[in-house]
Amino acid sequence: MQAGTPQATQDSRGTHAVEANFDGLVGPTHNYAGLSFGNVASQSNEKRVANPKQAALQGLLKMKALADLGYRQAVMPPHERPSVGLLRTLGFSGDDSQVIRRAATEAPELLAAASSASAMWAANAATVSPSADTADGRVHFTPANLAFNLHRSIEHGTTQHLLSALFRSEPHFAVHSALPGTPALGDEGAANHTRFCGDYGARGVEFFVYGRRAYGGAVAPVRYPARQTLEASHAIARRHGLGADVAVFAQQRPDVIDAGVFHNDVIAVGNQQVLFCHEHAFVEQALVYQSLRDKLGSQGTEFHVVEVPEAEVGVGDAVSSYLFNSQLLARPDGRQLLIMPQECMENPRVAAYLDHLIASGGPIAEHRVFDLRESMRNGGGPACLRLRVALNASEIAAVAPGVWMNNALFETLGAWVERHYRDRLSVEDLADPQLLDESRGALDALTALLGIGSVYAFQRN
Ligand code: SUG
Repeated sequence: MQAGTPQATQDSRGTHAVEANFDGLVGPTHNYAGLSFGNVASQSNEKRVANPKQAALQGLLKMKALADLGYRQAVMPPHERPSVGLLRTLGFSGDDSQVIRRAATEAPELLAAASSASAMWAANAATVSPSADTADGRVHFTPANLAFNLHRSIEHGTTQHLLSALFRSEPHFAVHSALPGTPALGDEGAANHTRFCGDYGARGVEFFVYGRRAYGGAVAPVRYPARQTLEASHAIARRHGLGADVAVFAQQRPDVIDAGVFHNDVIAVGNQQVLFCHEHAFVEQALVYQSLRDKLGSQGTEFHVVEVPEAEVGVGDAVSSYLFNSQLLARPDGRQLLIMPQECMENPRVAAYLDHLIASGGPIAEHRVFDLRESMRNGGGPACLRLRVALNASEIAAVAPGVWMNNALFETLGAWVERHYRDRLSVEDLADPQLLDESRGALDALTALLGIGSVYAFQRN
């Protein structure tokens, strides 16, 4: 640990905490099947040949870099893919190889849905409320039902198992089941949830952003789907025990969803007292700011907005560069570090804006750029790949110890990827039943490396 870095400690003010990032480790079936309607990158890269090995190594390099900077960093294991369970539910029978061959012949789109490595985008794994905000003083997790997309709707069961394995101490953690997977309760997890606070261990303000209301008359997008409903966000706030002083709800602008902003984290990111967002992010944006300012203010914390004007960076630039899908990380001096995808540097308007932003001396002090191209081509930037969990010292001690990133784990996982992953995977390759054996072999080895027990269905049969 470097001096002055955000290690959790007990101090005289009570319980101090830090933010830990749990990044999704890219699974061995990473591919481009164009499965996500409304996600421009996923649709435009359909049928491109993917490199799962490179994808996993790119993610590991980001994790290692953040751990080296002194941030608490952990890894979330991938899910078993292809999901033979889904294919059997859909009527394909025989032994596992026959199930895959039959699906490949009769319904390749269903095989693709069963094979997506989409669990890598851990920001969609769950919504997390830290213990300082909840009624019972535990950290609460609700796995997202991801009901809008078939390939993502099969994630929440395994997510719940994995979260329960990583956060297994019931006195500290409450892992809920997902909300019912129905359009009225569509939930996409932390991608539509931001927590503002002073110290991470102090009471915060949780900001829920929804795309539409299932009941009642809010305007909805017309071209692309609004995946998150207000009713789902309300339900999560209720089950996490968040008081009215803690929760703020806002609607995402329908026209920006129609421009490709399928999650709020494609147009806004916040951390501690800073919100970095586009001027067209929310319906009644000034009122949203006021509400956040008031609630944070009543907890003694001053709220700062860094708003990007359309005239400098258009919504289209935000969608193609993923400027707002950056991670905002607290620096020891109280200012923020922005972790961004290299695509930002390839867009001259975004690059110029960043120069001006850093030079302005505002709350964002610094930026660092990462090559996450393999994930980006499916619409997943730095912020999509991580689930944030604010933890105090006793909660950190209660997390499964083997998942924390350090030099040794980085080396171990790098060698594991080199050994088990292909460097080329096309949509046609998903028909190869051998991929299932390779994936299971990889995941079996991984659970042993991380010391998290038998979390996958194939290990329990
Ligand atoms: O849900 N892409 C994901 C990307 C998720 C990004 N996450 C956040 N913004 N937090 C999605 O649209 C594409 C998979 C494919 O096409 O094979 C996909 O699922």
